[in-house]
Amino acid sequence: MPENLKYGTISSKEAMELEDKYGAHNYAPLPVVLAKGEGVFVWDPEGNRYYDFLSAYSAVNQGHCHPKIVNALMEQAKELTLTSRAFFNNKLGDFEKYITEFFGYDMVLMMNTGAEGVETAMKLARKWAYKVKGVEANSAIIIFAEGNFHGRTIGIVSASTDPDCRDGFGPFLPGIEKVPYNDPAALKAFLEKNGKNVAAFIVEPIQGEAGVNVPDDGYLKACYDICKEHNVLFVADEIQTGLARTGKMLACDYENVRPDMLILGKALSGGVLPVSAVLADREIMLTIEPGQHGSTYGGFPLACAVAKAALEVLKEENLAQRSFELGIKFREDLKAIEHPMLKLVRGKGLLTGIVVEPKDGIEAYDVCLMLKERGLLCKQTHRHIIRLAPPLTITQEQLAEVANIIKEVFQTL
Ligand code: IF1
Repeated sequence: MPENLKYGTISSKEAMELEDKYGAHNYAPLPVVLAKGEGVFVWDPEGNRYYDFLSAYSAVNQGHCHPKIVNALMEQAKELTLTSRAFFNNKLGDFEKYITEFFGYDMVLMMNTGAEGVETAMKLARKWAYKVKGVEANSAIIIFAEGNFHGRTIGIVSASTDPDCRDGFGPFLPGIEKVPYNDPAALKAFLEKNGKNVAAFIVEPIQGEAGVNVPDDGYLKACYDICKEHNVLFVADEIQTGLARTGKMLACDYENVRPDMLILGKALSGGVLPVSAVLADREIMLTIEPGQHGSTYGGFPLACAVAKAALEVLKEENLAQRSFELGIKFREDLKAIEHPMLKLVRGKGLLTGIVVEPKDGIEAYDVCLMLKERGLLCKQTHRHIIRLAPPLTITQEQLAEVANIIKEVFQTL
């Protein structure tokens, strides 16, 4: 074992070479290897410490290896991990009661990844359209917003407008339409023309991949009202924005909108297991009958135990309020940085995007590399936006330290 290693038996260099040689090249990671995580920090095998300002794309809102969540995992793992849904298990019903009461819905359908959650909502929307709304067979339309990111399945990338997500993966799913984001009038115009065949409008309250794209105040409410006028389901993908990330338990809470279907994932397990969920009332949920949808792991006992602990942590540690307050202060600090390449700071709660004006060949990716050298991990989106999303357990002092690191890096540019 190389003697300079603090964690594990494989050096950063070896780990990168192994992934490059044996793993598909579907990612181009920042050149940093992580071997340990605790709270807001992660460490590489050599023992260098970093602030994690990606939080696994907001899956680790509760902080890395949260003791309560890890303990729930370990205790349940000793009892029962997976049963399939061919049988009942003693964890699922209890968790279903907990999560539906937590968010105020009649029922929940548990899946694993976020993409499966979105696919589930699409299937429910179609079933509802045929069985309840009365749309003619095979004619249901689902509307998405341009610039969206909802996952990687063929169904979902059919709704994408991003060439990287789509190109080379056709033919695409029919029955999908796109309207511009942050443009309720466009949704209204579409529904006035074709509303009778529309099952649902699926939208992110803030577009993450598009660059922490915060819509105008009132956008969600306006879309919700337009959907109601046309008997169309308003579906919120809160996989990234939900669970306290944006300063409320749900980003839709800012506008007092209660989506007809709510999709959750990522931080629903605090980064411990893939757990996703679709919440809805009986009229929608019961359109899917036994045998018509599911997944081997969906709602498995281990996931239920972990997700319950993960939701409890959000409440017990008051993470939505923390995220709300700390986010305001953090963005003030960032906005105070004066530099011609720092164009704009935007976000809500502890989801922040910095818009960078590329100069002399220096782009957002290069800034992320420089931040990494100073112990701060974050990820660019597109060529000009840096996304900052720390665990919500971070302290104000730590945020101030990070704002200072960012300031110093800009000063060297
Ligand atoms: C990747 C982005 C974040 C999501 C929303 C569904 C899913 C995601 C709103 C699917 C997933 C991830 C996946 C990740 C990149 C990433 C991402 F940059 F692409 F937009 F978080 F910001 N709905 N988002 O954000 O969930 O199936 O992955 O569990 O590498 O693809 P999943």
